Amino acid sequence: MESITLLHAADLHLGTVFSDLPPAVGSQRRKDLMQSLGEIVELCARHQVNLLLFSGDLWQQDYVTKPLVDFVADQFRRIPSTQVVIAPGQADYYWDGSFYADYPWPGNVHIFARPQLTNIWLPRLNTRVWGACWDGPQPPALDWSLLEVAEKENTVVVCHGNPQQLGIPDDCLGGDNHVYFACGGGHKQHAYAANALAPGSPEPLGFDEPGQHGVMLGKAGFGAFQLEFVPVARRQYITLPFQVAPQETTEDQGKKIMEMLQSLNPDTNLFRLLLMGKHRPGLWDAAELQDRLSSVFLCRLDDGTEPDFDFETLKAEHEKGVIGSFLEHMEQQLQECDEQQRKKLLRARAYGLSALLSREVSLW
Ligand SMILES: [Mn+2]
Repeated sequence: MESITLLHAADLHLGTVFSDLPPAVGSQRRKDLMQSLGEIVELCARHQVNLLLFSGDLWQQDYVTKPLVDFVADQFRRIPSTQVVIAPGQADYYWDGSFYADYPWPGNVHIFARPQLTNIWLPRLNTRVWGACWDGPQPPALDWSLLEVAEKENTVVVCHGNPQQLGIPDDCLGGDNHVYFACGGGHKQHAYAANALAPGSPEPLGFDEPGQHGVMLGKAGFGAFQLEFVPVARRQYITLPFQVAPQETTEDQGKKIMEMLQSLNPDTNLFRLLLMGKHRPGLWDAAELQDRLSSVFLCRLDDGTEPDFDFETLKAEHEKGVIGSFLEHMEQQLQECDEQQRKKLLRARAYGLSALLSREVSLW
């Protein structure tokens, strides 16, 4: 049996609107997703990939446009000797009138159009690709007794979802089964079994998708599948803690942060900094610190700092006044509260105190 080279990708989510990012960054990220598809196609050309599998969520249904689909088709046209097999998933499910159903796809592109197990026979590759599409937001209910594995063929299954969601029988999973299950849906690269992998999203889509992202690439033949993870993502999402000290100026803090990010490609990657510690009341300005980080591609500050009030001195100074009795009252509540309330009360004490001291509330 001739061996074939296959590339397995999933969860690209082309067209996604990054609503949690500033518009300019979001629009760059959408371009990044397109560039990642370009990179995947480039990998196919460079490694003479015979079979490119997409197990779902190639694009985002709500935001996909004709020009974007034209772009996708043009990319696949660049690799005419690669057979492209797409199993529409949850974000890009198949319906009559969808771009999957109603579009002049190039001849090397094959799309699963039914929520039942069917197969596509690729004679030149001696490979039978089984698969199904999602036709709505729920996974298709598949009858796995239909799956046939011929000894002298490569057998591949491509479907969006994990083995549990798809009800893949346990006895199908395992190294000597001679079937490769190209799963999708989990945005982190994952091996459900030796022969059932999800490549993850080629380009991470949020801070909940840290680390490297890419596709699976490798050889199939003689009933065996050997795929390796190949990074494709242009950028990474990185979350880091940062300790704020009350005596530091925002200039010092800005410099410290830039030093910390220096080796992490600050002009490319997206950062979230969890600010902790105490800040100087009245002098803390997270927006000013943000301005000092403008050379970073994206740096989000999650301000969890607290003002550095000297409660004992304030209480003594204002013993007979409103401030004194406010602090006394808050302290009593803090002693009686549970852990959940505690955070809110600490913040309320700080807001109340800055209002009473300055006659204005600065929301940090
Ligand atoms: Mn997805």
